[in-house]
Amino acid sequence: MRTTVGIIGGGPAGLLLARLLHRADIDCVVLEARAREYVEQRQRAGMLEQGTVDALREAGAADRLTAEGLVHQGIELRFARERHHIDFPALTGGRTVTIYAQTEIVKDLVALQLDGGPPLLFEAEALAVEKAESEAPVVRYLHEGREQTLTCDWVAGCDGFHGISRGVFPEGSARAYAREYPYSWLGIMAEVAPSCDELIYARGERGFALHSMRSPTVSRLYLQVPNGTDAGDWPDDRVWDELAARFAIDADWTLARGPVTAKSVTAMRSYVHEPMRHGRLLLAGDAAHIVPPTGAKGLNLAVADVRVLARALIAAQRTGDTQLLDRYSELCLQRVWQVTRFSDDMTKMLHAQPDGDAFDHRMQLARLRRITASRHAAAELAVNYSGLPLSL
Ligand code: RFL
Ligand code: PHB
Repeated sequence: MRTTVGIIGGGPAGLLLARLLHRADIDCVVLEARAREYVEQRQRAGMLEQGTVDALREAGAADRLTAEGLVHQGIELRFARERHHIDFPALTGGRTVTIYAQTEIVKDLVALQLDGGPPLLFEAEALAVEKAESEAPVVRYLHEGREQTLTCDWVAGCDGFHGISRGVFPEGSARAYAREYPYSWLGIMAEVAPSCDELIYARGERGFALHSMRSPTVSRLYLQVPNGTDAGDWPDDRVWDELAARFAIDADWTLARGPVTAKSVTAMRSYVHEPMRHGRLLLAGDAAHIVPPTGAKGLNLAVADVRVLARALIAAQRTGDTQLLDRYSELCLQRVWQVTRFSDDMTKMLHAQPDGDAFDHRMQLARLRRITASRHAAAELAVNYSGLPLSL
């Protein structure tokens, strides 16, 4: 097979890139290792920046998002048994965020792609990228029981953190910057109406808790737990009791409980791979970087990469001008590091440090108080959370 852009990975990054290229009449093929059902059910992100919503609109993939997405005007911070609303539109000149599950974005993009879009092969696992430094890189992949090749002008490595694309960079040509955090998140999905209108980020002496949602009838909640925690040690009642304790405030408020339909533990890490391009292979999304989920940024960052990459590939194909492609890594990494900093700040401010002492605790409270007491500090959070402008 031959194509202009070979895309490895059918997650949000790969699917959105395919959609944007298709709309610009550029050939591409998406290779996705997993089955369609698996990709469409994988529970992950839920909070979309304004820029992510705009990008999905531009891609003509936002009909259901517009109808069903929940627009939020801010978030709530809880600490010291108090609640504080951070008003995004007032602090950012009108920006909002939207709750719409990653699973639904993937379903919408897959449906568009299968309905006359470019080829999308499920259960097609990329094994290697060869000749990345040449003008015709080749992806070797396994599909329907046999090894096949896809020859491309460009290869987009959108295969997530556990993909093969990063491994294509020769020894010494790239550097990884990484941080593991000393805690994980236990996440649950529950069939119960959310007990809030906006997301609650709670910092308590017992640790962090987050109340998010997927729809008016489905809640998504997270608890800070020690690394190595087994979800099996957390029966539903224990999860609800701990959540209720961490969200407790002096005002009248109760956490509604309901049937738990999913429960899992996720480790927290930051990871940045520099540069994001080697020859004609370009990385986008989790293939190049991971942030801890406290800032709700992973999916948004993947979409930001893809917006830059689509524009760069379209410019190169239409006019032969590779200036944007040549600056791809540099342009993306500016944002990546800002988002990594924001996610790291949010994480450290809100989680109980396992070996922290009373001083650390006071510092965290002082940071939170600064945000609720100063319009400048609150605006800094609101601007970063609702999404920095795309630097192009
Ligand atoms: P994905 O989604 O991992 O997709 C990569 C795809 O590549 C496939 N693949 C291969 N295909 C072919 N050949 C190979 N050799 C392959 N190897 C892998 C995989 O099967 C997969 O389909 O990466 P992508 O597209 O870069 O998207 C990134 C996002 O998924 C991720 O950043 C977010 O989910 C992170 N995240 C959140 N981001 C937000 O913006 N807002 C949030 O609220 C948010 N919450 C979260 C999150 C991630 C979480 N977890 C589980 C890590 C909450 C959690 C709990
Ligand atoms: C989610 O809804 O899954 C979610 C929301 C905000 C975060 C992380 C996860 O910071």
